[in-house]
Amino acid sequence: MSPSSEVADGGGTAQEQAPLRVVVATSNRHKVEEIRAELAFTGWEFVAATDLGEWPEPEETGETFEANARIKALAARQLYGLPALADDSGLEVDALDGEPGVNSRYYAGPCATDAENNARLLLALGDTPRVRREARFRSVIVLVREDDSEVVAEGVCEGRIGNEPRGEHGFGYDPLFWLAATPGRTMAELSIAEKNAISHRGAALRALRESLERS
Ligand code: ITT
Repeated sequence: MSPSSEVADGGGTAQEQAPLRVVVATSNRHKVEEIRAELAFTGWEFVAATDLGEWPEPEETGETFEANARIKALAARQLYGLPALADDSGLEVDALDGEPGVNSRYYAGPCATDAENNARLLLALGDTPRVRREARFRSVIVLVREDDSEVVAEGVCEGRIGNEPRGEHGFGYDPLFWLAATPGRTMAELSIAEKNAISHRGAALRALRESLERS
């Protein structure tokens, strides 16, 4: 099934021509926007789980990004009966032995805000010199299709943790993340299109695209 085969049949009924609905198993609006932008080529309609009704966020008990992405995708697939896509992602800081990793969202506590997580990260790094502040974002995406088959894709984005937040866009650790690919800018200084072009999630979504085009 190619990405657009569900919508490419001419001459069918209106129902047959409706785009395939895919639920995005997230409560993070920024992720939905990034996913819609990068996967527009599919012609699919990406609906946030939170827009379909109650989205009781499943507990992310996995020890890896892939395990957690699968937990979220399968929960949404079961709840809504639609194909489901989930991203699990986070920041790995070399000087902190890969932390916060899968705990990125709750680094500063179970109700932590992005600002609190960023503050904890700066505290943890203290006066660690610039050359030892290397880090990467990692994203793993799991798509569970209509026939319950899975497509898994991964992407990384290399950079360095700064000493203070800079930039207004994005979310999470973006304002602290100085990009290796575009020196002198943080991830929070990029538009969605610019971010997708170099980000971990953009890379994972492009890998997903390649898998879909092969299948
Ligand atoms: P869902 O689980 O509902 O998808 P979430 O934000 O909780 O949304 P994760 O469990 O995957 O997502 O946690 C990812 C955390 O990692 C997120 O809260 C940020 O702190 C960080 N993170 C992931 N991608 C990021 C990005 O593109 N920019 C900045 N921080 C990011």
